[in-house]
Amino acid sequence: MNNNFPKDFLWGGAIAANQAEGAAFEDGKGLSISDMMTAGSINKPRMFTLSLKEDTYYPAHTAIDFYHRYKEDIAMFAEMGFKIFRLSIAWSRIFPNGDDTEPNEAGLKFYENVFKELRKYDIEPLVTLSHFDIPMAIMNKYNGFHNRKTIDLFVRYAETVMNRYKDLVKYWLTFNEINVGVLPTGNLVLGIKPEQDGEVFDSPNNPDNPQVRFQALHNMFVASAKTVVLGHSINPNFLIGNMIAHFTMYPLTCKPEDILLTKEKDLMFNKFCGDVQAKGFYPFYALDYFDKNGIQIEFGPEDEEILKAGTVDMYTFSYYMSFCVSGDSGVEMTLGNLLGGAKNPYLKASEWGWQVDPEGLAYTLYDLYDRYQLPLMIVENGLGAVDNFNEDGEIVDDYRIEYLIDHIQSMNRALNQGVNLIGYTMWGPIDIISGGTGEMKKRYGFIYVDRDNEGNGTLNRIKKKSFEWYKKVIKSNGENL
Ligand code: BGP
Repeated sequence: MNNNFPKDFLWGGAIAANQAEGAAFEDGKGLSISDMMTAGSINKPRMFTLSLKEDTYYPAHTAIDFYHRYKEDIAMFAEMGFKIFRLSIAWSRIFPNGDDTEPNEAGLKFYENVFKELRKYDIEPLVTLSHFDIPMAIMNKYNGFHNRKTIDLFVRYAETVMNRYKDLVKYWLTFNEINVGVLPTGNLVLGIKPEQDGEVFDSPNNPDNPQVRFQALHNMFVASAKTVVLGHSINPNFLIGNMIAHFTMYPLTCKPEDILLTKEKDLMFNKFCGDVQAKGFYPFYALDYFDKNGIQIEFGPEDEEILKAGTVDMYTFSYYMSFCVSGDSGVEMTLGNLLGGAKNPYLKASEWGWQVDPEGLAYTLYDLYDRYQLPLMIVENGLGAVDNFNEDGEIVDDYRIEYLIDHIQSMNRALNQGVNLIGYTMWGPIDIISGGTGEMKKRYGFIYVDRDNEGNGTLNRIKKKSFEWYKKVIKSNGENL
């Protein structure tokens, strides 16, 4: 197939503050929810602690030390030819206590330096305002987004950084994977305080209260929409998007029951949040879901207008895998990114059990573009794998290259059909700690970081084989895979 990537296609990579920066206690930073997460593994979920425990290892506290090494890292991204780099601002660096009267200048200065460094190489920053790291103070004092006060705190934070960086940053995302809030495990992302006071608890077992969760999610929608309106008033050239964790779903069989169930699950998990943020109102199926589950969302007097006024300029999402849906509870299951499903017999899975489905990416792009008619950006995609050095001291990560080639070809196919895909930021271009497990050995990068699961290592950066490969891809604008 011909190369269909437009000339100005935004090739790049993506990280998040809490998985890369470290320096958790430096320059006035406050604690965030992600600072309270312990390390886990594929079989053991990360734990969340309400107060720091001395004998416990918290991977986010040091991460890969991007906070001190960003110059070196950005120079390597520039060498690969990045056009865009997605990163997040840690809210707790800017407002350590959530409701401080003045922002923390040291935090503001850090990101200013990072954005200037990116600009030096003509790399566009793509900034996520909140990537799974609500300040702990906001959880403790306000119960996160369950309280409408948090809407104001978030908008004030957004206003502060958008004003400060209005000439440095054009692309913004409000909340990372906002639809995680639909899941019972989403309580943490919404900043809702667990009921087991003071104790370490297993986040997936956090008591499920859909009434509380969906109200918090509503408040998050309002905060996001207000930020879109505000951002456009600060700089009309801003492009502001949402961010959805897309779990592509297929019916396991052609039984009508499986097909219908897939449709219903797809609407509530994949489409609900995007519909509110891109269309500006609650879709019929969500209202029906609330009705059937006894959920009542309290709207503020202006919420309806705010949601309508604050629709996003672009639709962005993460794509790692797909799974199947079945009405039969006896079918074989597979693990997944935050959510798993029935195993697809035609797909292979990564070492962490995530099914690899490049065709599913084109399928998803058609589906999303057809629904929203907005510019699309894939802001996370990649393969988490264990990397080993060979006898020559090199990492020959052909498995990663193969994964990415297949997904890029799928993007090309969708572009060929007329989908308006404007960019691709693969996840973790430099190894970072895993969001799901906190492990370091689950690596996505073109650049290896010498650090292990316990936080030991020199933190030296080493190019993998895929480094030169991605450089070639960007240079040829997707032609030379
Ligand atoms: C997404 C998150 C990222 C990142 C990614 C990969 O859900 O937005 O923060 O963690 O998944 O997941 P993991 O790091 O668990 O492999």
